[in-house]
Amino acid sequence: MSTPIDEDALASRFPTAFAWGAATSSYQVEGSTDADGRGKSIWDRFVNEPGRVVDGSNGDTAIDSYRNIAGDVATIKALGLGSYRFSLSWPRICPDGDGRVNQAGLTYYSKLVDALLAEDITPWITLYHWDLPQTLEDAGGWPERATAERFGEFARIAHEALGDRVKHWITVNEPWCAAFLGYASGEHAPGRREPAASIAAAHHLMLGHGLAARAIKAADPDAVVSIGLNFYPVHAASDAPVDLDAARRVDGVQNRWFTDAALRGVYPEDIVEDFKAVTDFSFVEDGDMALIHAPIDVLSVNYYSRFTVTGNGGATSASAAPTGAGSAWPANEHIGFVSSGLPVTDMGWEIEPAGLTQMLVRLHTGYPEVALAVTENGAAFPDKIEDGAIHDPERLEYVQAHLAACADAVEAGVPLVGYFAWSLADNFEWAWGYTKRFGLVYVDFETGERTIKDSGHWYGDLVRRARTNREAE
Ligand code: IFM
Repeated sequence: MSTPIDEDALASRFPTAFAWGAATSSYQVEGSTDADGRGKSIWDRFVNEPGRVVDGSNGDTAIDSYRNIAGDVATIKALGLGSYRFSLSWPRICPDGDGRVNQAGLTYYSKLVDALLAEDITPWITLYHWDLPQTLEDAGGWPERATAERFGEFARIAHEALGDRVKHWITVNEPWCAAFLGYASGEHAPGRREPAASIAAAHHLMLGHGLAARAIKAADPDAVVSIGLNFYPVHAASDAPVDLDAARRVDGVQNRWFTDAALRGVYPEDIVEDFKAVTDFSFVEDGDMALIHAPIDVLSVNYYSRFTVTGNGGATSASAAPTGAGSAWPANEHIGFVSSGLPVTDMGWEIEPAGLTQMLVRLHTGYPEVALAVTENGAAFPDKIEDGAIHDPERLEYVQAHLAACADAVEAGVPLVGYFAWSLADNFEWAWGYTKRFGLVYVDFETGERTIKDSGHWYGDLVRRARTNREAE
C-alpha cells in the first residue's frame, strides 16, 4: 500500500469552483429497453448475437435506473457529489433516429434533471454514448453522412427540451471507440469489421459533434459545450525505428486525430497519409472541417491507462476484447500492445496516474483556449460484499492517486474544471457484460441493491472537505 493520503491537503489543492461528480451512460444503466415507446439501438441488436458479450448478458434490465430516478439521485446525494454526468438514449427520445419525438423519453430525462436540480446536483448531459438508433444503422450507420445530420437534429431536440435547466453538454463520448471498436474490430455494436468504413464513421462522428455543438450554442450561447475523448500516453517498446513509428501512429489515431479536428479543424497530416492505405477520404466534403471546428468551452478527458506499442505486433486490440475481435487499428495491423510491467486493473489496463498529469499538461499546452475536465476515470476490480461492506483498497488507491495527479496538473497551470469518477455504480460493461465492476457503488445484479464501496465513501468524504473549503472562502 502507498502512504496514507492527507485528504484535507488533497482537497485544498483543487479550485473552489470545481465539478465533483460521477458518470454513467444510458445503455449501461437504464434497462427498460422496451418501455414507453423507446426504439431499438444497435446495442439491443448486438447483445443478442451469439458470442458478442462474454457472459451472454444484455442491457435489458441493466441496473434499472430508468425506473429508479429517486434511488439514483439519493445515491449521488449520499455520496455528497455536486455533479452527475449521464447520457441520453437517442432511441428513447427519437425511436427511429429522425425528427419524430417520443415524448415519454423526454419526460424521463426531464424528471431526472429536475430531481438532480432539487438536490443541488448539476447535470452534465452526454448526447451520444454509443446507443445509435438501429434504424439509422440499417440505413448505413455512422459511415453515412446522413447519420451525422440526424445527430445534429437530435441535439437540437434534446436541447430544446432540457436546455432551460441544463448548461453542460458533451456531444459525443469517445468517438474512437464508436468508430474503431464499432466498425473496425467489431468488438462493439454494430460489430462490423470494415476498416475503410470505420474511418468514414470517425469522420461522421466528428461532423455530428460539430453540428450538435453548433445547434446547442445557437440556442444558448452560454451553454458549456464539450466533446468527450479517451486519451492514452503512448510509449514505444524500444528505440527501434519500427517501434517509434508505431508510437507515432497510435498516438496520432488515439490522441491527435480527434483533438486536431475539433480544436484546429484539421486531421493530422501524418495520420491522413497512414490511413490512405485503406481509404481515399472521398467522404470528406468541402466545409466539413470548418463545421467540425465548432467553438467548444471544455475538452472532456477520459483517462484510464497508458499504452506501450511495438511495430512488430500481432496484438489486434488495445482494449483486450473478450470475444476474439478483429483489429481496431485500420492501416496499423502490424502494431502490437505490450506490457510495461506496471500493475493492472481487472481489465488488464496498466495503472499510471502520472500519465494523467502528463496528458492534461500536454492538452493544455497544445490547446490552451479550452478548459479541461476529467469526465471519466476509474478502475474495475472484482468486488465482494462482506458483512454489508465492500472493501476495495485497489480502487480506492487508484482514485486517490489519479486525484493527486489531477491536483499536480492544476498546480502546473492546467485549467481543470471537474472530475467525474467512472462510474457512479457497477453496470453493464459492454462486451464484458456484468463481469467487470467499475462502480463507486456496488450493485447486486440480482436484486439491484446498492451499497457504497469504501472507495465511494472516501471520495464522498473528499468532496465534502472540498465543499467545506469553498464555504469557508
Ligand atoms: O464503461 C466504459 C464507458 O462506457 C466508456 N469509457 C470507458 C468505460 C470503461 O470501459
